[in-house]
Amino acid sequence: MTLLEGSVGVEDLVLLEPLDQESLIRNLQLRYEKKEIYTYIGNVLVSVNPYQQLPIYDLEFVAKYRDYTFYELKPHIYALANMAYQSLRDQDRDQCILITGESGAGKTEASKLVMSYVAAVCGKGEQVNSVKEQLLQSNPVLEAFGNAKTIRNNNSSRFGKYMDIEFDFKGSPLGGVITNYLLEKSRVVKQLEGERNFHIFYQLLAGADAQLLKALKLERDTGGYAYLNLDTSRVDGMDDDANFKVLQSAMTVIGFSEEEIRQVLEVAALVLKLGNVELVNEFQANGVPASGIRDGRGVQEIGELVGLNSVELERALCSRTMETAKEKVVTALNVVQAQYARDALAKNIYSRLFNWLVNRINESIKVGTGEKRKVMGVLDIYGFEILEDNSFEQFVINYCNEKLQQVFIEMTLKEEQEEYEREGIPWVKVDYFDNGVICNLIEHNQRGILAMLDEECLRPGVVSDSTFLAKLNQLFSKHSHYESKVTQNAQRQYDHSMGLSCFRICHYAGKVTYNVNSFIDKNNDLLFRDLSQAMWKARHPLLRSLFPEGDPKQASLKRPPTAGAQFKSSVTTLMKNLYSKNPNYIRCIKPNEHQQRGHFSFELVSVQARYLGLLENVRVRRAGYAYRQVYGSFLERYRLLSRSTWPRWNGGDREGVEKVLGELSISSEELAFGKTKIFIRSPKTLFYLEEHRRLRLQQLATLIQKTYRGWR
Ligand code: AOV
Ligand code: MG
Repeated sequence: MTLLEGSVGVEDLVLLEPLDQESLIRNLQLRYEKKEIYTYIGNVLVSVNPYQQLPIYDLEFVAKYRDYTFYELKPHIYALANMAYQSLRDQDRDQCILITGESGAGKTEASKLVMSYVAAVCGKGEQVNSVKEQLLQSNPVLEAFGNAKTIRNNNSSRFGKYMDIEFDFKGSPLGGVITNYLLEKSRVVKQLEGERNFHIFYQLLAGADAQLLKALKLERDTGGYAYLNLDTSRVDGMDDDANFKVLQSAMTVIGFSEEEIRQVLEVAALVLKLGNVELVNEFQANGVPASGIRDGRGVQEIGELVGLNSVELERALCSRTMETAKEKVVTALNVVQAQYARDALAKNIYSRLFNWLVNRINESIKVGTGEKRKVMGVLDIYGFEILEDNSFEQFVINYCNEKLQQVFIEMTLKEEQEEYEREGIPWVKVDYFDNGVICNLIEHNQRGILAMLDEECLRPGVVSDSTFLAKLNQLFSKHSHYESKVTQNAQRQYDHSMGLSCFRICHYAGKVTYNVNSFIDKNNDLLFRDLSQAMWKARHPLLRSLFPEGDPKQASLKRPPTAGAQFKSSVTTLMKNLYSKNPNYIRCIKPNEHQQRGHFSFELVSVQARYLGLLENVRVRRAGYAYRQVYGSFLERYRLLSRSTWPRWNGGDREGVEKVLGELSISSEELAFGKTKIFIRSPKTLFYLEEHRRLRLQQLATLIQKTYRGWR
């Protein structure tokens, strides 16, 4: 079993000849057409979404990949998972699996495959199995509440997820911690044409039996809900009814009590019912516009569902109390403001419910303190998004992807080059695009776009999305990665695709035009106090617990951090966490825009390959060496191969390594001797060494047996 035996195209792009963008894509295409969806670039895995179930993930495959090292079998996600797991178990190195690619490229599926592989090979026993089950069952729960059908992906993750799986010193799983990032909560109240709300709503309506529906005061027909798009209630190939059963059983496995499950569903039902609360124009006696509720029945039912006084709910939706030091002033909201308040409430309830679910799962899977553990982190974040109309959500999603690209660049390309330089090994510089400048544009503490947004949100006086944009235009007029109508006009560029209320960032993955409309609002993410107080008064324990700030005794009215600031700080923590681990990369590619099997669009893949920097990655790898090890460790492993260094060696480590490799007559082109490490160019040389070592060990074992027998 060698690297090239029976392979379609090349299995490792490092071996590609000639090396250019065209042949790289052709190679992926050739392999894809033969259902070979995985290809390596050294130890990076490139995965092209097959959009069909391939027979390559069963237990037979698990067993095969578990017994071989990375390059010995065909490229596979199991090989990568195996390498990460073994390195964690045997070399005590914390790992992280970084999965990137655009929406629909296969990140979430990849993360599940990694998890199921690791679950299949790690530890045994009742206790361990129950931990594994809980970890795996977190997926259907989070997908039900956090995924939705979008135009690009029928099962699109609308939140970012990072999961640390923790192991004991033997490599058996102990538990884990899930961190979630910014749920796209605007989806709760509105979806683009052809898209759906979060899966849970459809699952609930399709899967709940008549009794449960009645208890939740819901009708089965999805057409009856204002928060659900009329045209897309079904998704091809997705069985909402069956998935509801899967969800319930997953929650039970994780340890949710029946009561907890009921309460979660009640809160979901509440959100749906809030959407149906219709607000109408009313006028106060003095003619000032106010609002009211058209039909009291809906609010009445909500009141019954979660133990709320319906009059109070109506008051909270239709008016606002301003508190000053001296007095309380109640103002009526007009119908637009009241609708806004209703939608803000629905979004808040839902996103807080989601956070609660993540915390609740974490409670079940958390590991007691004190135990020393090894960690494997799996990151599955929403992919880079360029929509027709891009808003605050796309801005933060793309910021996160920009940061991940930075990690990738820094950890692979830069580290690699710097290591050669450090080791004094001749090195042909490979130019690569460093996206630090774009990250800075967004996140710089005082002068970044996020900082400007916060400044605008906190500034007293009249602030609006357009004052925010004006500020950006002023500050970044000369920035090479920033454009707007104003900066374009100044340079006499007339681009009709750019609206007046937009700015554009030239991201590593392409240019994205953001509309500033509601940036301020979404960043502020404030909920009128009347609403949180009303929710806190509910007799429903779960709902009430989601709004602790509604407790009037909570004197502190400290402003919570803005959405942008929270996101930035969680991204910073994430990056720190990733930098502390050994990275393993999966680069996912979407072969076509139609979620169709067997169709490979050369152009679409080219664009992705370009921004994923695949060619640069190959160049660095090629210019470089596939394997490196400090002299001491290398000598320890292979010194039994030479008579000069075995059984005893009194010289220096480097000389010892020179002796061993010299005797094996490995071509000098294959090797480079650095200051502290030996570098080996191709994986094949490493196989060769390993094979020699295996034979020699056998030989030594026989020898020892013979000697031992002789003694008896
Ligand atoms: P994403 O996570 O990268 O998009 P998914 O992992 O959800 O993409 O993949 C999208 C769809 O492609 C899945 O629902 C599967 O139907 C199919 N698919 C992906 N990988 C495989 C595979 N290895 N085998 C079979 N089918 C696959 V997003 O969350 O939208 O950024 O936000
Ligand atoms: Mg996903």
